[in-house]
Amino acid sequence: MAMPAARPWGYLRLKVPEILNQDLEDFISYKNQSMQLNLKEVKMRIITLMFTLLILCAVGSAASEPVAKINQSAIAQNFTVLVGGNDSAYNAELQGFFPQNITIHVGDKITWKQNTMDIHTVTFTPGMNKTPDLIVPVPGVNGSLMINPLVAFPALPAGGMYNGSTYANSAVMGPDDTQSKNFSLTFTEAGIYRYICVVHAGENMTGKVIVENASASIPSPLMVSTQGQKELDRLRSMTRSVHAKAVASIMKPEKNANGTTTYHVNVGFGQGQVHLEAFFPDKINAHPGDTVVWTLPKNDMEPHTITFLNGAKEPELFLPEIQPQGPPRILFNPQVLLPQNASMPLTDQGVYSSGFIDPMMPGLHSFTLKIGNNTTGTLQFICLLHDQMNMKGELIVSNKA
Ligand SMILES: [Cu+2]
Repeated sequence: MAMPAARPWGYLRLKVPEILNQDLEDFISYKNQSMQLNLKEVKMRIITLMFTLLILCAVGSAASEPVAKINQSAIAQNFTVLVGGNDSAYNAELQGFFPQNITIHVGDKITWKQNTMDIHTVTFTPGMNKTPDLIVPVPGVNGSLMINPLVAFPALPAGGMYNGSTYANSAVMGPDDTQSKNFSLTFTEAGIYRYICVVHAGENMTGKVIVENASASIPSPLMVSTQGQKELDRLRSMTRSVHAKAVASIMKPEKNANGTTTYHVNVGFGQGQVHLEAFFPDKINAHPGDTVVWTLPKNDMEPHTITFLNGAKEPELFLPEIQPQGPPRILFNPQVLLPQNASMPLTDQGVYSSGFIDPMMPGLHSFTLKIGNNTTGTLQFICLLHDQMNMKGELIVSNKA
């Protein structure tokens, strides 16, 4: 299959089992008893070890390398940049770093803070001629996809002292416990450093750090935070009108020659940095035998799924898989990736799903279901990628009077 390029994504959950509270010693003693453990538990423990090792590596390298020399002539200051934003009243994601541009002195530290339900990264890619892909094929496994390890795991210079010459990455920042909340760098050399969100590179989510020598006058950390808030508020002031446009774009149902009706649903809506993670309309009243067509609009580059779970447990987006060496692979769950019962008449039993539909990838950017002739009731559909942002809809099927 065609592989996605670096692309915008909406909210994705990178759920790694809750393992981070286990320490290394614990793991080793556990491993000694592993003959009595089931395989799943052992796997979880190994993943724990991998994460522990990653953390130890980061701490170890920080301790063993000399701290870069910084300009001592000014008192170092701490600045904050917010990563993403939202407006929950309209299911809106505000794609950006707030403030987008920041000016600091050599020796100052910037902390990027996770600020929304969507996932993002803070990624510096000096010397790379293209943005790393978020999703990559699993080497040697046909049709299987995983999160690019370059993006999934943090890349931090020793002691967080950054001279702008190396790849630096926050790992995936998001609302889940296992996702990164903060990422800090202290800048050691004057210069201009651009960074991106790998998840939303296709939507041009970028930022810039301008590092000046101590003699330059720069805005205070408070002024920078105020500016960030101002930029967020400007986008928030637009969500209402973007939402009105999304509602206005809803297509009218069509009457078919055989007496049935075809309903149209737009999946998401975008304008500039404002992205609505919602179905338009999110409520459809239909009859058995009718058809529903969900379409990704051309103005939004977010991928989605259209999924009727019919009471089934929602699948995890990502499945960590241990490796004999190195960190685990974070596999894209085939239950999310692939269509299920996509050509079957819709009933209230079993899972019906479009699979992963991505406007940046070639292929069909719509999903069509025919409602079964014996199906009635209220059927919920969701987007598996954006469900925590409440991206859901209702299909209410009743017999004709
Ligand atoms: Cu979605």
